Amino acid sequence: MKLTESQLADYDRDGYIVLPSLLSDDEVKKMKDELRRIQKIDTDHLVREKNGGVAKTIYKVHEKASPTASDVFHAAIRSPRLLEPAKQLLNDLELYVYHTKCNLKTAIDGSVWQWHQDFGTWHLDGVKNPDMTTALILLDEPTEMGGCLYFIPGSHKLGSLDPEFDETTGYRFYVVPKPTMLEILSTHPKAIPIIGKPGTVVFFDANIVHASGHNLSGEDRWQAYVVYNQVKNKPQQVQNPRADYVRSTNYIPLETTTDEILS
Ligand SMILES: O=C(O)CCC(=O)C(=O)O
Repeated sequence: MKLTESQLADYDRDGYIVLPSLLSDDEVKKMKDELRRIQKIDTDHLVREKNGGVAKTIYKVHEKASPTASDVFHAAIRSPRLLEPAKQLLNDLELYVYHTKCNLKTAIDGSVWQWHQDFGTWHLDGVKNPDMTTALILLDEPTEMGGCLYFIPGSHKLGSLDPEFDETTGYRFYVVPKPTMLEILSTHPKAIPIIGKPGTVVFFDANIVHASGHNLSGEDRWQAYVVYNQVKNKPQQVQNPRADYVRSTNYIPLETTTDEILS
């Protein structure tokens, strides 16, 4: 699958593009079935709600050598529908997956992700350039009440902002500091809720400023993230690197395979 010139221009201007119905209902169903199976596995590749509760984040579903391996995700990340647009957006034929992460934001409990740029963390992982793109796969239909993601259009053009480590929420990670964030909110277009039917795929830039709220609704909000990096942009050595399931060390360039992702 190839993106059009107009889609490439939208991505460059806004920092993201939305591709409705990229995956079929059957493909989405299979992915969700797989995540339900993996949720029960006892491994450090998934993060549970407090006190050993339900798994809320699952990593590394795309690699065969992983306790959380899944054939359908292994096939999807190499399929022309995901890999070809990623190659176009990064203008590079040699890509690998930095990580896959499935965020299973549960009804009532699923909590806030503060405003951040993903590259804030990845830069500290040793990655030099923000030449990375993420394919977000909507597995449910996210809603504003259900804690959908929000993007600030054009905020990727700000480049990499100095992040600060935030421990005030259930997700402890690098966020955009509040004074900077207030300035961004007052000078940029309104944040856009990322909502759409299951099977929608949204590609977004590593520097786009984004966040999501608490899931106040009665519906779970499941979505999967596939982060593509250029092989030539693989992380440099850092002290105490994060685990392989968040900062992959498999730099073998991905080969595009068949578009058939259900085996
Ligand atoms: O899934 C979400 O609600 C937010 C996740 C996110 O922003 C991230 O993983 O960087």
